[in-house]
Parts: sequence; structure tokens; C-alpha cells
Amino acid sequence: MTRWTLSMMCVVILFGIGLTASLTMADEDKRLSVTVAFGRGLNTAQPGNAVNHVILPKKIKIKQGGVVHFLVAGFHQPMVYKPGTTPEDVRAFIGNSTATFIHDQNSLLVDPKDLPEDLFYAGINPAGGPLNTPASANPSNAMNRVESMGLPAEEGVGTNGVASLKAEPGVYLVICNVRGHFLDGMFALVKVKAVKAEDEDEEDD
Ligand SMILES: [Cu+2]
Repeated sequence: MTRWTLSMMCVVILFGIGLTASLTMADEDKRLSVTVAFGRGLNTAQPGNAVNHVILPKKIKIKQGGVVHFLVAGFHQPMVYKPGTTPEDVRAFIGNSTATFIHDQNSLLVDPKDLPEDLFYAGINPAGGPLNTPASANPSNAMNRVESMGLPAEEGVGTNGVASLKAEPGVYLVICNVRGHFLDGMFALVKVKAVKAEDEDEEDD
């Protein structure tokens, strides 16, 4: 074997090791910052247009301390329940309601301590929030946006008390607050996995 062949083999092997290591690290990072499609971006608001009423993927995995970024495309509003609430519970809550939204916007105040007991996170009102974001144009910024939902490993406390809730490990139900969209199947599950302080590199299951 020539010296040149030998050194080329070393280069290939070392490159391979480096690539494997960086792919492993990328996978670790992926679990701390995850993007989720919230609607297909068609900006078609006709009733019964189930093709746009999707959250992808349907099963989302994130580590405690991470962030889920909802890529909201169209007239949608993410709403996330604490572990324990099922889609059946939401259907029961809706009952015979014919309102556009499942949770009334007036009950969704910004302060986390004012949220309904079972909710972890309430998204931006696509029809214009407290700041009267205009939603008259289509596509509009009020509808098409990124919403980042933090899942902190500890409670955030500011000058006015609790500013952000701690995200306990568990399975969180995320739905679209637009009633017809949810009934078309627009919901998904977010599995928040605990990270042990002494072993940040544990395997995902
Ligand atoms: Cu929706």
C-alpha cells in the first residue's frame, strides 16, 4: 500500500468520524428546537376545507427546556393543554356550540396565571388580538406567523409574579382553537421528555 493511499484512507476515516459526531449533535439540538407546520399555508378559509386543517407532524417530541415553533399558515390559533386533556374532553367541552372559536378570546388573557386551569399555552388570535392586529388582508401577518412555545424546565418569575409556567414532562394536546378545524382533526400531541441533569445525552425512546 502506498503512503498516498494510506494517508487518503486516514482522511476518509477521520472525515467519517467527524460527520457522525456532528449528525449526533444535530439530532440532540433537534429535540430542543422543533418546528411544526400549523396549517398548509393555502390561505383558503372555506368551511370544510379539511386539507388545510392539519398539524404536521402529529406526534412531536421535545426535551424539557426546549421550544416548539408553530409555523402558523392561514386562519389558525394554537391552543395547548396541560397533560391529561384528551381530544374527547375537548369535544365534550364544545358540546353544541356553533361559535367560531372553542375558547372565547376574552377568556384568553396574556398573563399565564389567568389562563383556564387546563391550558398551558394560548396562541395569538388570528382575527386580531388585544393590539387589534388587522386581519383584513389575505394573506395577512395576523394569520401567517411563527409562534414559539417555550417548555421551560423551571418557572419563570418576574416583577409581576409568574411570567412563564414550568413545563412538566408528559404528553400535551395541541389543537387549533378554530372549532371547525379541530373537528376536522386539527390536533397533535407534544411529548415533553425530562432531561436528567447528570445525563444530557441520554437516548431518545
Ligand atoms: Cu385552524
